[in-house]
Amino acid sequence: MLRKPVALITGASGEIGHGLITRLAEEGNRPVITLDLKPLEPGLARLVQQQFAGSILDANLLERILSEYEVDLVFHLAALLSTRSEFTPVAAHQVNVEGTMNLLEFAQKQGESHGRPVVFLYPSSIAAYGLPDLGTKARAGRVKEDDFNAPTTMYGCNKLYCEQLGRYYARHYKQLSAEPLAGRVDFRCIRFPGLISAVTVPSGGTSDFAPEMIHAAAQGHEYACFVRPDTRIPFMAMPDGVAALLRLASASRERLTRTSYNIGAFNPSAEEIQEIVVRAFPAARITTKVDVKRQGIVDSWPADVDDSAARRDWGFAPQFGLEPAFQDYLIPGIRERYRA
Ligand code: AKB
Repeated sequence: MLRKPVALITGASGEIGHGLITRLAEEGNRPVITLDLKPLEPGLARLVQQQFAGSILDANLLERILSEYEVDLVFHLAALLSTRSEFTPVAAHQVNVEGTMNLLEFAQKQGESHGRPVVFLYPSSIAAYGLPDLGTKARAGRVKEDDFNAPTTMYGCNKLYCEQLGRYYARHYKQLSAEPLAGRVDFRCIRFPGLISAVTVPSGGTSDFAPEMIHAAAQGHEYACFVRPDTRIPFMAMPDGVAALLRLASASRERLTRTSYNIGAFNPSAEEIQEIVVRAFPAARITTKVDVKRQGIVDSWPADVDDSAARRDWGFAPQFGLEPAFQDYLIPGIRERYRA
């Protein structure tokens, strides 16, 4: 039986998966298969060729996918986010590290079997950084990829280590690429800022205060923001995050000078986000109730990132700055969502 070339998305029912499946279906270049514990919602399920229900830790399930499909593109999105990982660090390590290792081995075997490198997209995070204190964070400004790589959370450690694992597999591929049949892993990683979507609400992250604030206001719910008003980290509108993954996936390998890239779009403080939200939803009731642990996490993340390598190497250029993200995407999209 001929295996069919497809893209595989793990953790597909999560926030990024939602936008990614839609974009891949619109492009129509390649059928998509998904692997997740949770089933896709029906509107998305219609857009994929097959859903595999299960865990990235299930070796038998990965073997089955390997035998049925020729996967030449992997978006490995499955992960436990930063706050959740602090409560369950052992589970986080299993899912985030062992799960990624399983997927890298899976890609390696896929590449060997069809004789071409598998393009492997990995979402890392600003959590890979660890700024030691607020003074250093203020002085550091826009951090470069190789600076402050001392994460304070389990999730950040997992992400940073998996970036290195990916780099290992990519180097392995490079060293062997002179062989005509060398099929290995073409690992490409984006360090995402906090992502804000108009259609989904995140869970288990620490950048969640921004999307939670907006979605709560749109529904007329009260919201107690869990970080100080002066807290500042980078954010991005979800369509720009998805577009970046697709752009990096199709970039020419020769132009890539690194395996992990920062990307950013805007970096408002929590107070600035609140002001925009209150302007859009004047009845919004937003207070502050600092959660010390979560505050400590975002304080260790950079206030902004230097994404010049992504702009230079693969043409990263976000469509939405702060005001357009809210006025043209988030506020109309969220209003529509809750009206519906
Ligand atoms: C989280 O808050 O854990 C994520 C992230 C910034 O990676 N949204």
